[in-house]
Amino acid sequence: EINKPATSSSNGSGKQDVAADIVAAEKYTVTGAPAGPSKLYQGVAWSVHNKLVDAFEATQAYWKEKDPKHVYYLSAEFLMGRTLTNAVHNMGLEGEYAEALKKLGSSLEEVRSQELDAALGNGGLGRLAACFLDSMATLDLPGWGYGIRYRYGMFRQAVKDGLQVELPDYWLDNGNPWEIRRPATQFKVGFYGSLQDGKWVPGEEVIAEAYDVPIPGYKTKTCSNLRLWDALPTTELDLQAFNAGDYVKAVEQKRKADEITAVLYPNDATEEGKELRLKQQFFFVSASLQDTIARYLEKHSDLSGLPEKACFQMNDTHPTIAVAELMRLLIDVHGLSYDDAWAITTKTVAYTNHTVMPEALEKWPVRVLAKLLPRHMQLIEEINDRWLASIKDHVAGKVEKELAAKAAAVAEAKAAAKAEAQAAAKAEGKELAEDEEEAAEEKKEEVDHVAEALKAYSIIQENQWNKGEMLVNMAYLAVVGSFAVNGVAAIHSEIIKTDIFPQFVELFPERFQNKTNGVTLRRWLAYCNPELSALITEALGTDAWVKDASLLEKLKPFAEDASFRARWRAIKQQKKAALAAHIKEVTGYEVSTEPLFDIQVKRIHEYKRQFMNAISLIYRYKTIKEATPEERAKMVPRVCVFGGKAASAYYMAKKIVGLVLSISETVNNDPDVGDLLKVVFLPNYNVSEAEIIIPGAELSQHISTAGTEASGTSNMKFALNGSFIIGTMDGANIEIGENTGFENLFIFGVKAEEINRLREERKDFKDYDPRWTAALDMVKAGAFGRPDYFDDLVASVNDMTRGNDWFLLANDFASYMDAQDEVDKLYRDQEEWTRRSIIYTASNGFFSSDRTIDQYAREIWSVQPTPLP
Ligand code: 26Q
Repeated sequence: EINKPATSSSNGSGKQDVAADIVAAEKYTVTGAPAGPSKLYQGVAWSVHNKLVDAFEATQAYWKEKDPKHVYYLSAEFLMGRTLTNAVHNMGLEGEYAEALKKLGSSLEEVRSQELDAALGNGGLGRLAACFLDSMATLDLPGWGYGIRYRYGMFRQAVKDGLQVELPDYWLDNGNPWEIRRPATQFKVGFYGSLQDGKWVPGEEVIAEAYDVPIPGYKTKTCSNLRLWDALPTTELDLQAFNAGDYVKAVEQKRKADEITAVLYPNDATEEGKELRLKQQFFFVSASLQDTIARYLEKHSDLSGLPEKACFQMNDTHPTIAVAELMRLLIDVHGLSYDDAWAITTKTVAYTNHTVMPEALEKWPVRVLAKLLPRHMQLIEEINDRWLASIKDHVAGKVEKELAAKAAAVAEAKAAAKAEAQAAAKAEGKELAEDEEEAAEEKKEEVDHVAEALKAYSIIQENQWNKGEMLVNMAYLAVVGSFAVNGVAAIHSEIIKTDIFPQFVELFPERFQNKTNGVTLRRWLAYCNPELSALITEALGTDAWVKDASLLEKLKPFAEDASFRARWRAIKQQKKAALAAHIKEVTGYEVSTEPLFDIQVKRIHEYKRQFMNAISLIYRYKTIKEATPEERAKMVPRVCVFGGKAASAYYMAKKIVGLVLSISETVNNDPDVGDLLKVVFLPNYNVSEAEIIIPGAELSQHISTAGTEASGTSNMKFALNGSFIIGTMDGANIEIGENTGFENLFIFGVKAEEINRLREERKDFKDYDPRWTAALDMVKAGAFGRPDYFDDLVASVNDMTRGNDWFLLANDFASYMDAQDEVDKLYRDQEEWTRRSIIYTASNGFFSSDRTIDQYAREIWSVQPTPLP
């Protein structure tokens, strides 16, 4: 532990003097930092660090001794956000630190804002992993997260000339007080090379070095671990090359190692078939598996018991190379037979799917895999061959049944096969005997149809867009290699069964499960909204709801109490005011706190339909402009907030950001509009922004085309903070509706089952809502400037020869607008609005990630709570 400052001074009474501790720790901060909040933050952070390390060491030593089964959460992303507030509160130190900071003339609120977000993730998937770690520690479940210590996290988004620009996120600039470097924990990871006598001889090697991030549970001694890997060169300098004067070659190894952990791919949908991405995936997976096996072997002599001690949960397909790497380690390094290795692998690995969008499903070219990981490609081929052989009878039986139903087609195929066999025989100068003819017919029929049918099950498939190129379907490899496969919301878990993996469901239905996502109530209610939390605690007479979210249910009767509602409303106003101040600070726009605060924050995607929201606001603007004073007086004013990053190469998403910014500029500067409408784009949406935005929301938008959003998790955070939801029957919206009562949500749009039919029909879609046409016409006419710039965007939903409105915005627009009218209507009745806002918080304890993790632990991992005595 080279970066642990020794602090911990005592004030003589046996009680620690936290203020002295902070001041002592300040000395260890990055040199040259001037006195002030930033330096004070460093002091506080290092002081808390030491307390974390104590808890961490106690927990890990205890788990090592008890040797319970562990879960290892393998994830390319952990979107942690800030740590200070979370750590202080989870460990119950807020009183001590508040007092100490007061002595030092500051406060926790002041120093906390100095911390940079750890943004090692794109969005939902990465933040889910972070919430899961918090819940695993809180539930005392032995388990670690494993990932990559990217030096650059998710890019910082800025606005320049009305468009998004991307800036690097160098989050380690001031050091990182939340990690512990472990120079003694290193593993070699190889790449490239060749197979010599069946043995892999890598052509390039790097060292993976561990950094541990302690994860304190809430109100428990348990402190778990997130282990992130950094890459080092095997030799810092190639001395031979250096001495020969080739300086470039001498530092080549260092450069190659640096590259692996340099940057998070800032893309959360379209597949990036880049070799470096695969290198990152293999790098962290290999190091993590080697690490767990090494620790297992400290206690056990025989790897056959691994499934009783370890479970690897793969967060999407990103770590799926784990299936092949575990096989390689067991066979090549530890000498097991293929069959024994496969039995162990398929009892330890489990897979969570997070997307049904075809363009996001990872498929690696065999060529790329064979070059970077030749032994793994060979193993994947063997896995596939054995897999296909094992199901051949099943598939043949199925084919037989189908063929019987298609007798006519079979007869035709037979005739063709016979002709072919005859021709072949003729070419060889002989004639077929009758029985040979028949055999040829039978064989041809069976082989052709069965082989054709088997392709649907094959892990290795031909690229349908580029014939001749073979691809490894990582999701199929994950399904074949795992003992459990789960979706992340009820509807999503059904869709993956019917649309993505039906052929596998037919073979092993019991492998497929649902684990509806959740969020940690610590960060997403207790700490980001202390005012509301205090009121909840007062009403329930206990803060036990922070750990047992089902207790929120008991808030329901308070919804009927007018004085309670008044206090609830006052807190919402307070959080709206804080958000308004933030809007002023970062955008310069001044917004009133009286209007309805309407918010859509999430990654920018066509399927999430921010564009539909924007078009509705154009129509709202038009209505305001054309209204009489009497009509204006009846309107419900709104502040409409957008936030979210567009992947830098995502053409349409960039234009959507541009359109929102243009609307914002036009509307907010139009004196006719006043407080009736403000449109705000908040740049650089991230975890810390979300902690300000979500508590201030009254309405939040979750309006994806039905069947496209696997779950969504911000919907849960908004609901728990008493925000209404306007949304489609998609992802977790459905379960939020079931829990809250659908009468309390603003649901609109077509259902998932109708999407395929509508996509067929949309070519003839003529039934445009006049509001839709009017708003789009304004964009085309340049009402928001730059009409040419928005051409392709408008065409994507309006021109049936181009974008074809794949996400059915035009289809859903009328019902969306009607739902928005319902929102305005209800908002006029503030008593009823507040009553239902309370119902939202009271109804959604189900979406605590504690519940989700408890289900994973029982139904997939078989991991038991193991608290320190
Ligand atoms: C894949 C290949 C190459 C480069 C990048 C990627 C990549 C990276 C990130 C693909 C996907 C992601 C992230 C996906 C994601 O965040 N999915 C979301 O997961 C949430 C948690 O389950 C769900 O709530 C959301 O519905 C889902 O969109």
